[in-house]
Amino acid sequence: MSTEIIRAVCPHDCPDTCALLVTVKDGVALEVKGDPEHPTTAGVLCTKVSRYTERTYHKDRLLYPMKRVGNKGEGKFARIGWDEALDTVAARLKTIAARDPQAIVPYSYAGTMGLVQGESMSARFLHKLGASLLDRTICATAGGAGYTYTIGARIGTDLEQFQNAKLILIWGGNPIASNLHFWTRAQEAKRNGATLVAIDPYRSLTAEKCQQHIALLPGTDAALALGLMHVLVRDDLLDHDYIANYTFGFEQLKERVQQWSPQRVAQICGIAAQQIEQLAHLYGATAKRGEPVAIRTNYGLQRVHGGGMAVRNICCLPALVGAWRHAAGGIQLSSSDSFPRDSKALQRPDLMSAPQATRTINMSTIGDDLLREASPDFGPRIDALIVYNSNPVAIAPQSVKVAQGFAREDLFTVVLEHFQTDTADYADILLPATTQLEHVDAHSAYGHLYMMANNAAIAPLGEAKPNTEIFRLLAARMGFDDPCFADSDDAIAAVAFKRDDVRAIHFDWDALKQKGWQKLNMPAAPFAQGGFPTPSGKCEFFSARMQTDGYDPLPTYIAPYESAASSPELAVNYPLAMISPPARNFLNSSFVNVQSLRNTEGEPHLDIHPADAAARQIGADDMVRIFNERGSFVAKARVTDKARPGLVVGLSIWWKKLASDGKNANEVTSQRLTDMGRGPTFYDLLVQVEKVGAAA
Ligand SMILES: Nc1nc2c(c(=O)[nH]1)N[C@H]1C(S)=C(S)[C@@H](COP(=O)(O)OP(=O)(O)OC[C@H]3O[C@@H](n4cnc5c(=O)[nH]c(N)nc54)[C@H](O)[C@@H]3O)O[C@H]1N2
Ligand SMILES: Nc1nc2c(c(=O)[nH]1)N[C@H]1C(S)=C(S)[C@@H](COP(=O)(O)OP(=O)(O)OC[C@H]3O[C@@H](n4cnc5c(=O)[nH]c(N)nc54)[C@H](O)[C@@H]3O)O[C@H]1N2
Ligand code: SF4
Ligand SMILES: [Mo]
Repeated sequence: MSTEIIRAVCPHDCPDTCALLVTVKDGVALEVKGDPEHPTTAGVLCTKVSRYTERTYHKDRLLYPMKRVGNKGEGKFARIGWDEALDTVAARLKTIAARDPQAIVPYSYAGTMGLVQGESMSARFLHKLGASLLDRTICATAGGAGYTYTIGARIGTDLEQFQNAKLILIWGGNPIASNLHFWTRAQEAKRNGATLVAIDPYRSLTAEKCQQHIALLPGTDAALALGLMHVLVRDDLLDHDYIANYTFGFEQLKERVQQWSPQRVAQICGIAAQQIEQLAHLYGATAKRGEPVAIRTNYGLQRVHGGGMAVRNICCLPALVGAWRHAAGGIQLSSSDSFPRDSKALQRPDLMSAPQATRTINMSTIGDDLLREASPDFGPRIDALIVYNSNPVAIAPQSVKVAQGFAREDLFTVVLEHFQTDTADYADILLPATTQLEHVDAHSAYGHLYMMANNAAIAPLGEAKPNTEIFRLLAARMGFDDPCFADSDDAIAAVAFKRDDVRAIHFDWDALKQKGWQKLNMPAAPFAQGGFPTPSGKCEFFSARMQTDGYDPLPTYIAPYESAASSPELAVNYPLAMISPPARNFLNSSFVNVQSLRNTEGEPHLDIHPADAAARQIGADDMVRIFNERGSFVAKARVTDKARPGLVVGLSIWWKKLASDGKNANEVTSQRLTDMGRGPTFYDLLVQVEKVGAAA
């Protein structure tokens, strides 16, 4: 009998990328804990991942390859062997590729954030095959674009500094649910006398615990930022020295923000002008006193028409008040670009025979694209989908279309999964993948600055194989003989970061596997003396790149596609805005099938303001139908002023098949894209709500 502690990493799509210690006895993982020595994890995991062994050893884990024996979507499968499974897939892909390899499309996202089990062997395989590329826009590209135009790259305030800030704006994020280890730091700051302000249409778990909460209408953040800049300029709450040395376009910005009086902004945001005045003064005056002011902006505000511009505008604030002078000041959206990942070595784009001629499919419009015929514009019809690390039938917008597309009889679908998800139900061939405890991986993060190593803690369960191994075996069957297809997972991990980049000079895979984590070599205050990675080297209030790309080069406001103000005709029938941010105990659609976590979330709910509920004779716990022209789903009403008037909130993302009506919030979301980054607009929609059943 031997007990071992294995160093691992949480693979989930969460900014915290925790360092894990897995206790293994006789080949069985007994428990998963947070590494107490890792500075950001600090020994603490969220509830979900504390239950990791429950997920890993779940009775429903897929353990064998299977082929579909029922109708698409029905979920009826029969066990087959790996040889039959891989031969079938290779034969179908060969036939389709002989006509046009671009009819084959991958669909993957961040089920695992691992650099190895994410896009390495899979990408090599798809590149060699000549498959369509996938534009991975489903989450963060809108804000990423807005941030990059202004700051230059997704580099910002270090998570490990926030406890020293004196004011933190938590803007469009709910860290208690989705960024727990940031919340720990924010609370420490609060204990040290800092003020926390939540900017969120919903009184989230986080907003509830902040000293101030600004409940603006969804999709109006860009206007709020313009209003704040107006007051900062008008009342001279500026750092003139920082502006003169490290920013570009201040004179034009000054002129622009004059148009954005607090009164005008208040009207757009559905808040009081006084709130804008006060927040601007709090932010500007705290900075003027020489104290660090920080912004943690997140994803909530990006999932609307003007999501890119909103982030762009917010990014101008720290430079105006000189917040970047302090390590604990500035803004964090994502730490992604701090990592010198070697994506060329991992993914080998050089294997593509015609990179210029290869089309790209946007994952946010997969519903429409699966239903498209061949055309000169679009290219070939999609004949095959290879899905891994994602659950599109549950998570992609306008689900009715997505499900219709997946149901096409002439579509060949392969799904690599841990569980029989809503998407897996549509697979022709369903392949069992290993979990993080069963495979090796290297990780970067998007909320902290550590390179991380995941060791395999246990042997693969059943006949499960790592994604890498599945693509390796497929490559062999396709006759791909480039030596890179024989690389082991450790060999791939060893090239994950560019060692010749000063930030990763300490990267050594064997050493990282031993230690588990290594911080990047980065300055504590990245832009204290300017050095922004923009074309001008400055924080760009005026962006020539934006002008070239067809945008307003100065901060502006882009209204939602659907809102009472921007689409009054639609609002006659569908008067309520709806958002569907993450539920605390789920991770996107992962963990919804873990019983203990689902018990905590209960069933799909809809939070609705008492006034909106009363107008519809809806009482607490009544079953309601939420609908618009795209579709409908049912949920149990929670009558609560956590949702501001005019807004309903359905915490997500439920597995459709685990909801009473087999549907979820994406029935009503649209496939329209954000202003920048071609991202989805999950929180930009209007609905109507009606009672369908009284409380039990
Ligand atoms: N527990 C848990 N953690 C997660 C996830 C999960 O599903 N569950 N998902 C992970 C992933 S993939 C991501 S991208 C992140 C997402 O997590 P966050 O970055 O926190 O973003 P969201 O959950 O989209 O929204 C956060 C808050 O934004 C608010 N919001 C919605 N619309 C607007 C708006 O227009 N303006 C403003 N100011 N606020 C708005 C919502 O009400 C919500 O309270 O979390 C990650 N972490
Ligand atoms: N309505 C609404 N829709 C949303 C959002 C929202 O807020 N509201 N949020 C959006 C956002 S921010 C995001 S990021 C997306 C997330 O959407 P997805 O990236 O699809 O995330 P998950 O739903 O968690 O699905 C990931 C799947 O990958 C599988 N997986 C995990 N690890 C592995 C592995 O090693 N190998 C294989 N083969 N599979 C693995 C898991 O079992 C899981 O089923 O959803 C988006 N959809
Ligand atoms: S989901 Fe986030 S908070 Fe939870 S263990 Fe993983 S990285 Fe940490
Ligand atoms: Mo996301």
